[in-house]
Amino acid sequence: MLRNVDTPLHVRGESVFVDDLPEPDGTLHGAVCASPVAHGGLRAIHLDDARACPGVVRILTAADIPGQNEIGNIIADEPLLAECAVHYVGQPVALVVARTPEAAREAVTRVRLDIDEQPPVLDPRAAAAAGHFIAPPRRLVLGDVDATWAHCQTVLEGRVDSGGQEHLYLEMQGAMAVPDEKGHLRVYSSTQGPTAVQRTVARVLGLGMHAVQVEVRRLGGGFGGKEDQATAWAVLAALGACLLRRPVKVVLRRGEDMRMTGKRHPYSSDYRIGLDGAGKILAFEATYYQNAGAAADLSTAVLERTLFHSTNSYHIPNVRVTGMSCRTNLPPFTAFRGFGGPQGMFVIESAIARAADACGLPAWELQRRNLLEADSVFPYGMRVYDPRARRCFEEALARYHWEDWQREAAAFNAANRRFKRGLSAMPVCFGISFTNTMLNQAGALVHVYTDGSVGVSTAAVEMGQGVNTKILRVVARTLGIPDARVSIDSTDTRRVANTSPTAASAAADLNGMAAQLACQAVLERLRGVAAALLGAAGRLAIHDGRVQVDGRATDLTWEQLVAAAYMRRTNLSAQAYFATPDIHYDKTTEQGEPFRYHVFGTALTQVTVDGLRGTYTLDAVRMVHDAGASLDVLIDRGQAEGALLQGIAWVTLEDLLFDAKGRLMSNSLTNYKVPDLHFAPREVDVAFLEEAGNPRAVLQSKAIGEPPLMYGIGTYFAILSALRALRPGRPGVYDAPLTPEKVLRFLYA
Ligand code: MTE
Ligand code: LUZ
Ligand code: MOS
Repeated sequence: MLRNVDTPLHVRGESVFVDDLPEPDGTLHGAVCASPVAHGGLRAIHLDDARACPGVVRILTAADIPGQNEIGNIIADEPLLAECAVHYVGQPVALVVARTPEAAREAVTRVRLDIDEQPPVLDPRAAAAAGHFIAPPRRLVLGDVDATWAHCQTVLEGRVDSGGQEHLYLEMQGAMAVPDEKGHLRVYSSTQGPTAVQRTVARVLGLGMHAVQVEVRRLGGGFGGKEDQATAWAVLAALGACLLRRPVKVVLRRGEDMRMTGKRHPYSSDYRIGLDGAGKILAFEATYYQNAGAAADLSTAVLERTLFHSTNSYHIPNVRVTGMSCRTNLPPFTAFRGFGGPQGMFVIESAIARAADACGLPAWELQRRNLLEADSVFPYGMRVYDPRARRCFEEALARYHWEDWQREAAAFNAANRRFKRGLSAMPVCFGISFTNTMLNQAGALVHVYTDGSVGVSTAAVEMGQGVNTKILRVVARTLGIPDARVSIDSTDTRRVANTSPTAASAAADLNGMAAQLACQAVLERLRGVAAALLGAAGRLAIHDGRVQVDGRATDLTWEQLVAAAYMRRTNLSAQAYFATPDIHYDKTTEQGEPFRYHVFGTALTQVTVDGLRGTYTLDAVRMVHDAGASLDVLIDRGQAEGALLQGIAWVTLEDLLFDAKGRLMSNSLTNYKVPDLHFAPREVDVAFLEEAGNPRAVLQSKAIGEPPLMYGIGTYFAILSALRALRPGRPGVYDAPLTPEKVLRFLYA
């Protein structure tokens, strides 16, 4: 079995990350001087003391920027370095360039900023009340909610809050920029979006994009945190390298990274849900106040996905959902695995939990009665293609003997006063494709060398998710050669240009397809050569490194064929391009078909809460997940487990806290709790849906990077259900994360 091709290097500690790259002679180091204040006018920057520090070479501010001081990607609202105002604590104001990282950091402490401090706005509802928006509100409408409320037997309203989340990738943000004799730059960046870095470096330095080469070997994790927010550090390094004509490296430390970079968007939302007497949801209405932070970053795209996933796996005939991206004085919040989907799903699941209570039904029964059907239409106008929501849900209940769980939990709860069990089911439906249709394109460059070995470049960035292994497998299978003959090369804007970020779970889909097309182009030429060599008229194929005619192996090996093709002057390289077909979306009507397909699944969760201490243990999470025809079962299992734990931690442990002045209080791993092995569920079962091929993606597979994160939401409701068993009749709490502190408050306040 093929293992993850990165694993041997990782376990031997030989994988190279940005900070491990050999530093060319004369490399300088940058440290970022950031605003200590959340909001204010920047009157002056006093640099004399810092300049006098030993080892300091130069200190760069906005005034030194040769091109545009602008790094905003979707909306141009974000300066690289602050000019006359600061908008959040941690906003970069200056870059100290020195001979060592230590000297640069020492000098940063000597920079004096003269800031006219103003009160910050931190809360999205307050920002909305003051009219501080990133963009106009968005609204999706299906059916007629207003006309429906009167026909509902049960109508409930409520408020739901969910917190942010620190990405905590193991490798910090960073980049190294090396200038060449033409003044062009080679940038090594820990980014999910090499082209975004290239474009922004070019814009800020006033260069053509052809003067900027960005190369990425791998990331020590990204999780969305490096989709957009790797850019600033790469551009700062490039700015230093360009002005000083020396290599410059900027690598953040953990504390800097936590303070200066954005995280998952906190949301505060209001909803109204209406049901008939049979527990069918007739209408759902919601307003999402997204805390966008101080600049747009990807917030509008994240909000769009919240709206698209506002009804999760459910068929709801009347829907009106409104999203507002609210500008506050916090670091710009950004992409994080799930990309707004989790926030939207947490709201509908909260509404369902309350509705179930009101209807006197268990939540899982209410969920089950409302799952998507073959004729369901989403509020964005798209019909569900091959809905598998019910298949996954029913299979999870049957496979894991849900009735036994319920019986045992009821018996346990009847027999125990201090400890109570809680159960939940969590169905997930996640759309695959960038919601911004334009981004759904990818490229590949395949070289077959004369010895038959194959080098592959694509736009995909390896960040632990195994995309290199998946693309390698696609290439080896398409060419019909052993895996060992294929190497996946680094991601480089000179080999594959104009790329989309590795994001939206779509990297293997998009780049795998481009790589397959490139291989097919080379294969077509090789077949012509083989036909001539063998004088064969039958159907030619390559299998296990050997040419076959009509399914029968010949003596001609792949290596011989490639060598012969070269002798006959055959092009052994191919560049290919793939754009997802048939997707479209019209933002003026809010209708279209933004996703190529959906991923489905259901997770069942059991927890035990200690009613005395407020702590909980996660007994088991068992899921049935639709991975299509998995490209690699081991990698996909790892993705499902990792995403699950990240989702669980978002709704339970990870408590992102800012003080009243907008300063991050949870700014280290001693005060920001992340999950460890002891916290993880005692048992995690991942069963992939069987006979679940998917003609809409490469080799019948389905994307998996993000969807399983949302199974974690089930843990919130399992804990809540245990709490309701401890304190019957007490209203629920819908404010994630449900930390042990919050559990205690629920029990004893
Ligand atoms: N897995 C690991 N180990 N590290 C990561 O940074 N990022 C996730 C997911 N899985 C991530 C990961 C996110 S946010 C996305 S969008 C997908 O991987 C991107 O990769 P894919 O498109 O190849 O699935
Ligand atoms: N990034 C993006 C994403 O730019 N658009 C998306 O739709 C998306 N979805 C999930 C994760 N990242
Ligand atoms: Mo993932 S949030 O699309 O990088």
